[in-house]
Amino acid sequence: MDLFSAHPTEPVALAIGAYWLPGFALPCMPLLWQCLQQHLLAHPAQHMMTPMGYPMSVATSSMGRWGWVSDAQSYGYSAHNPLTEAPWQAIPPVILQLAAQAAEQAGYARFVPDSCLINSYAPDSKMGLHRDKDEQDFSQPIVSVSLGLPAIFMFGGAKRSDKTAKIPLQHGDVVVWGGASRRFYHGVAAVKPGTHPLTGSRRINLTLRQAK
Ligand code: MD3
Ligand code: FE
Repeated sequence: MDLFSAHPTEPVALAIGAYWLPGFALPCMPLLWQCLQQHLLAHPAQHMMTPMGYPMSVATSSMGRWGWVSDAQSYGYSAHNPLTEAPWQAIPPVILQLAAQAAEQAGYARFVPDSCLINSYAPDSKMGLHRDKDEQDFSQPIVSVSLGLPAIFMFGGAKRSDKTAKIPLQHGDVVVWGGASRRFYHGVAAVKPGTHPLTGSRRINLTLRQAK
């Protein structure tokens, strides 16, 4: 990393296939935030139940053809919001373009996500160590965009017991996960209370995937 720049223009390699792009989303943030707020009016983030029998501490919504949903029975991708039965709204062009440009920077050409999961973290919300394995094509990367309050992202290896690196993700950071890292364990440590000028007392993460 360039020690003289807080926001390097070159991708920072985190693991094989994984690249951190600090501040990459900052230029498109005003338009992105406007689109996201509009979306959340129609599809508010909800605390979905898990088959484990607990509501998630993270509230979720989705954009795109396939939304990630969970209930007491199962979890996976659905074309409809389970609360309203309405189809999810399209991923806005500003987000599609951001995802494709970030993937391109990391060496993945023509990334066209069909799912954008919106994770909303209130203070103390966290996401336990897990793998993303509900998608069909593991050769496609995942692009994640962070907004609002910072968080420590935990990034492990192929085994749950592998030691985790801690990555301090900030507003505007983008991470592209592909190649071998696509199957690695990861999670988010409890978000610390605070206030961000754009999102208030929340961290929001967009997870862009090609689900099907
Ligand atoms: C590393 N969300 O929703 S995606 C999730 O901050 C999730 O809310 C994170 O993990 C969040 O499943 C950000 C980061 C991510 C996604 C997929 C990965 C990291 C990954 C796959 C392999 C390795
Ligand atoms: Fe995940």
